[in-house]
Amino acid sequence: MSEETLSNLLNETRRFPPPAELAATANVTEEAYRQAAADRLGFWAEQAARLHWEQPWDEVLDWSDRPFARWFTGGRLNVAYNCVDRHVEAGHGEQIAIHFEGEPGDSRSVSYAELQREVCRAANALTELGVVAGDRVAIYMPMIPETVVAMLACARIGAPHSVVFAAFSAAALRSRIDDAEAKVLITADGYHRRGTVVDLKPQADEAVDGAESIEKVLVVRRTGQQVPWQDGRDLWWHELTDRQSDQHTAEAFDSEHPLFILYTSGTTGRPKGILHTTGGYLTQVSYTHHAVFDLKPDTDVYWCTADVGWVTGHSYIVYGPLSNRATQVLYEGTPDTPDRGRFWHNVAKYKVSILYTAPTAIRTFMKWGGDIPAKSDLSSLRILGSVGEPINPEAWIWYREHIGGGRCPIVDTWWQTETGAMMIAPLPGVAATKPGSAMRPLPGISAQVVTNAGVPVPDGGGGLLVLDQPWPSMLRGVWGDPERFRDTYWSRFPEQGYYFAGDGAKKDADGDLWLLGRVDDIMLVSGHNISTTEVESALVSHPAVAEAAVVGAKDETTGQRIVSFVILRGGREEDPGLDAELKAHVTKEIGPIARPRQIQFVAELPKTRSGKIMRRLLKDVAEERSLGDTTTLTDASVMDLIAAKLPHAA
Ligand code: 6R9
Repeated sequence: MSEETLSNLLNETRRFPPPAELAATANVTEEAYRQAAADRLGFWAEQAARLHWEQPWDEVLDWSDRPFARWFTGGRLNVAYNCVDRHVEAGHGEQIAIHFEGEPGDSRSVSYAELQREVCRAANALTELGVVAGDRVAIYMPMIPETVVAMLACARIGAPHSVVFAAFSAAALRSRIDDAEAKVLITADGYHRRGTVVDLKPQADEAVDGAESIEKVLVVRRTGQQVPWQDGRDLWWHELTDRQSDQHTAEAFDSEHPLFILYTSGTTGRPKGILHTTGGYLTQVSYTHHAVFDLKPDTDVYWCTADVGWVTGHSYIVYGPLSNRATQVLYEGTPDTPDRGRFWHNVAKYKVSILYTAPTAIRTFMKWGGDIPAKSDLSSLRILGSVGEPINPEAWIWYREHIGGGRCPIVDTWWQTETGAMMIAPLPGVAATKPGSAMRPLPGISAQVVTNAGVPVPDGGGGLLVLDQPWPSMLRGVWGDPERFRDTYWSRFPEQGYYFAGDGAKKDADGDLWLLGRVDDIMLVSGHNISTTEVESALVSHPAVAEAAVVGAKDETTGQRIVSFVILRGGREEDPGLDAELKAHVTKEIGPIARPRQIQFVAELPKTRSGKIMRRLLKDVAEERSLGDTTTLTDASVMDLIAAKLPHAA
């Protein structure tokens, strides 16, 4: 970014106060902010006490070896016990933990008592295979209950897991297995996706072929398809677990015992293994899930649509919800199978009350049109969440109206794999929300927006988002690479000791935060910093547009010129006047400086497998370069279609 900070471009003035009933019964109120401001560590100690500790901690935070934090030092606890056993012991064994909905329509509900028995069997099975505390276990699995069981079984015996998204290639799995030196791989025969059976075992085989650390491969039977088999190495999950005892005594581990490694791709170099540990992580995922979703475990039905292979799945499918005794939906498939109403059929079938999804999904639903959700009974919903990218104000409004029936608060939650849990988000019973704003840091969390020199900007200003105080679920390092940890996150502001998140943000006149996307994506046009997010949001606020991606392409006169890629809403045709109309619309919404030089109408945008727009590739197209690394792209053919549309491309 240039020295000039981001100008305050958006003029969003709509406000949505919390429903009175929710405000009156909310799990967490304004008081939490006051309490945390007065005594931050005391506040976190109180949240940690929501969990069961086998041995209490000595010190809440040891920050003496910064940036390596230690939270709840000397404390001991077992994560699986906290997520499962204690609920059964408290008399809630019959409560459903997971309503599994398979894509073909098969379903299965697992109670907390059943989950406990399955986790115990799996923990005994892993122990029989020689897995001991500290050994790493790789998990390459679809969205089925056994994946949750496998993760909890690892946690129960203190074996850190490394979950690798099932749609990643054999090569991606292999590099993650090698980096963590995983001893066991847990996988499945295959899974159902978009109406077909997808194989998983052949990719798993290719990945482990010659991988020195792997001793055994455990295979869950999901589809029943034929799979290649290597005797001596491969074992059926059901054969091994069925003959185990369903009793297992959970051992408590040190608060700083590694819980899991999760790889983030990053733009350069090999993937980074983000390390999370036990006590602080569970404290913050549990507290934030309780506070931000206002979960009432006896009555709510919660559904997070993320894949368990991403951090959102780890923190808000497995550890947060289960530690709070949630009843949740776990869905295997895609939103358009067998038809585009599948999410809404699921909501109606299970009477989902809290839904957590991503802007990319919301914009897709907008593109498909509001008449699809209108066919389902969505009256059970009471809170809607968003995560993964900035949510454009118009997508926010669409979500509120078409999914939330105009009555459900939206919680836009900003956080990262590295932060482990939510950091900036409104509390649904407290905040008067603003479409497109994640509002303010949660109680006990501190964030600042600063200039390049690290000076906090005043209200109304914009700059770089930093975290200026340690938090319980912060990453404890990059697996095997302490230097990379310091360089990547702590070297931008060494004097101030800030954690630099890599995102741009602005503060409005009330001090509320608006996330502007990755700093690398911010454009510099004629000396002005313009965020791609704001131009995209202006485009999406036009009634013809469902989704937009904006990049800054090199330009001799202005430094960068704004190039935009636009997907139209269902039913809208690309007509000759629309190009000029959209340019004029952006000028009206933001100003002439933000007016796109070029607009391309496209059918799809390049996205990562977790649903984030890959602007880097669009920039390659706009600057007529050959494409950079496309391995994390969901569908590489999207780029050919886009390149073919640009006038200068061959
Ligand atoms: C949880 C997750 C982290 C990056 C983050 C930011 C973007 C996530 C956001 C958001 C604006 C939100 N991001 N949530 N931007 N508003 N509510 O997505 O983790 O995959 O590590 O990505 O995602 O750019 O830095 P991860």
